Amino acid sequence: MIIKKFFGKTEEEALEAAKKELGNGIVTMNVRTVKKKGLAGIFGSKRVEVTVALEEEKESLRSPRRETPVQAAPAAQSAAASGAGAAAARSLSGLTADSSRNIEKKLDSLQTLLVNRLQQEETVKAEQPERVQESSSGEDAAEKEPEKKQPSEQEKFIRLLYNTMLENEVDEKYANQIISEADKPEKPDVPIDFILASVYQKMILKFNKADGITPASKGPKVALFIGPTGVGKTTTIAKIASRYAVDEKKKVALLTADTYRIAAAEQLRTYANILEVPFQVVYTPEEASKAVEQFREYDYIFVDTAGHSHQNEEKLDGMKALLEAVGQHAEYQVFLVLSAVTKYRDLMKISSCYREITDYQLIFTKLDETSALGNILNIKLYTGASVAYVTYGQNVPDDIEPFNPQKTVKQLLSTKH
Ligand SMILES: Nc1nc2c(ncn2[C@@H]2O[C@H](COP(=O)(O)OP(=O)(O)OP(=O)(O)O)[C@@H](O)[C@H]2O)c(=O)[nH]1
Ligand SMILES: [Mg+2]
Repeated sequence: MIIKKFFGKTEEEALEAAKKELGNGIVTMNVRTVKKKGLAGIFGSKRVEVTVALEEEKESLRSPRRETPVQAAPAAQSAAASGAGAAAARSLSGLTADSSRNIEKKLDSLQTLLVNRLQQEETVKAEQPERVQESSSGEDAAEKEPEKKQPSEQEKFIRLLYNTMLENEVDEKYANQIISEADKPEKPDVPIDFILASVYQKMILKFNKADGITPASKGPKVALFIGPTGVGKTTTIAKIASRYAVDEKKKVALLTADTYRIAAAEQLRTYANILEVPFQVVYTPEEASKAVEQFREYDYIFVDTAGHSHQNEEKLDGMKALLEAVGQHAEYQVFLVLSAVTKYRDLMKISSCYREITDYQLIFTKLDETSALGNILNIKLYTGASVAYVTYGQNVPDDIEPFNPQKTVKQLLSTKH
């Protein structure tokens, strides 16, 4: 794995530079805004630093060539032992000095947390072998003792990462997959920050970047929000519509196809009034189609739909008809809104049912109501759909952000204690 920093005036510019040098296979590990050094910094000039990782060919990691940093291990080890510097020692792990410093900084607090926990677990375990010896009878125990192979520090650390994922409710299948795909150290003295960086990178790779709502190539872009009852579809539309109408000054219209409850339409109408954007209730797919036509000069049309049980086939058919009608006049994207609090098993059923009628991107709501975010990864991997937004509270328009894989992966590798 190569980890390297690139700079630019914007994130896109820095990523462009990274792609130029390393190709399209890069994964963004971290993005931050930094002040320029010297006078330029004083005058407020800022630039964006993007840390990217690139997976190297497996063969080159497992059986490194002479000129790779891993091959330089013995020399680096002795250099470190003789106090020649941590940078040389770190080249053991295949990270360059520059990149390792960077990744350490980014994951520092996370690693400290994990290491503390590792030490705590060891203290508890240290008492256990005595108890085992006390209870086991003489010869048998003595015979078995030499067979026991103590796990290395690295193995213990990998175990800890795995257990932390499970604690955060990552499905065992996916946790295993991530651990088995991550580069395992072949030398006992590989620093654990290499293991952490490798698992972290694998997890970010699993969350490929979502596009969110993109402008249409021609005419308005219609964004439809579907999902079970009460997950936060209407509230989420209000949050997103506010971003586009107020912050980006785009022409936005709101439609609701939720005609089952009067209060539901009124809820969105209220938000439309506050945002001073047009609002319409559409009772049939034909009306939806006409409304899209009517707002053809607009940039974005957000469509709210009725929440209902995903097992209600009749309503799912109605949804399909609505999508087809909208698609006649405009480009559209569908967002399946799911609550992060819903049980994994139910999320699987819901996402499968909606998959039968359309492709979608995911929005997870109510992150503020759970500390275990494993379901975001589980459902992302189960559906193959990308995650566009997460919401974390009832405040409109503040409690929403575009999905940030780096932040979520750090949370998935953090303990709740
Ligand atoms: N804690 C929390 N509550 C949220 C969030 N998003 C929405 N809610 C609340 O969840 C409740 C339901 O939100 P709605 O937006 O009406 O949900 P809906 O999916 O449109 O519901 P139906 O139209 O009945 O299917 C409201 O009380 C919202 O304030 C969130 O991110 N966190
Ligand atoms: Mg609603």
